[in-house]
Amino acid sequence: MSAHGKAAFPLFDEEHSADIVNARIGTEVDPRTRQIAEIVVKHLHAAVKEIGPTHEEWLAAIRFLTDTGHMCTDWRQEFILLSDVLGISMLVDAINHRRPGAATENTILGPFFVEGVPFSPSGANICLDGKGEPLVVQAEVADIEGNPVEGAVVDVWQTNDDGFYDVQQKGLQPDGNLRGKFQSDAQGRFWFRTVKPRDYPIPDDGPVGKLLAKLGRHPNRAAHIHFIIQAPGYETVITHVFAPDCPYLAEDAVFGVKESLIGRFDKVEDPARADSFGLSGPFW
Ligand code: MBD
Ligand code: FE
Repeated sequence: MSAHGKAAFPLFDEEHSADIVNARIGTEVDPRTRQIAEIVVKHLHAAVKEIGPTHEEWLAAIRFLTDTGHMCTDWRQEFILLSDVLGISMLVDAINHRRPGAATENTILGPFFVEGVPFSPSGANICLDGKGEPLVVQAEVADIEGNPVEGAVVDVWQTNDDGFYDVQQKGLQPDGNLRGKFQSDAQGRFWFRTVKPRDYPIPDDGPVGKLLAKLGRHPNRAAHIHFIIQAPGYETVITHVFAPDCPYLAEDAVFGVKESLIGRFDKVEDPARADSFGLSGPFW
């Protein structure tokens, strides 16, 4: 056996590392799969070359990704959150939802949507814990030309006034607190009662929270209400409405804020108007 001499076949070498890996891809591979694999390998190798990690640093990176994929509660691992805080979720959304002229743009879905919430009639109060400042939301679903869309199904969800979604506080909050599903009427309208959303930190007790802290970034999201609007024959809109007076509009931890999504929130003091919405005092 000898440890020198020149092999007559291509072996791994640092300079051509990405090309060598990509040359192994089979000939019958689906073209899109090939394209994606080649691009990812090319950029990963370039990043590693630029960084020049020590073994310890590379192991730390692998440990971070492993932790990110582990369940940190019974229902949550953090890969979506990682994508969110790195701006990848917003980038993928931007690539896929160019809808020039739309009154309401898309934004990020986030990790707290729950399927199968039952329908509520228009006007329902989705706040079941009685905390927070009352808010009446009046909405209209329209197509890109501004024509009303009847029968659109609209999911809404937000945190409670302590800054937690119901699923983050099972047993502490009423089940389904601050979630609703509504249907638009013949004018495309629906309304509901809730509480003013507040800014709150994204979960920061896991690996993504540690990453943000290491980067000197805060975990706060601008105050928002989530919406998914679906209607047969139309592209689904996943979006939020933001409270206009929130201090984190300009520095949302997941880059979700768009100008068109900053809502108009007017304070109403008139008792007669409160009464007409089934409320007993000032509301937004
Ligand atoms: C959220 O509430 C959210 O909406 C997103 C996008 C990410 C983390 C927490
Ligand atoms: Fe959210």
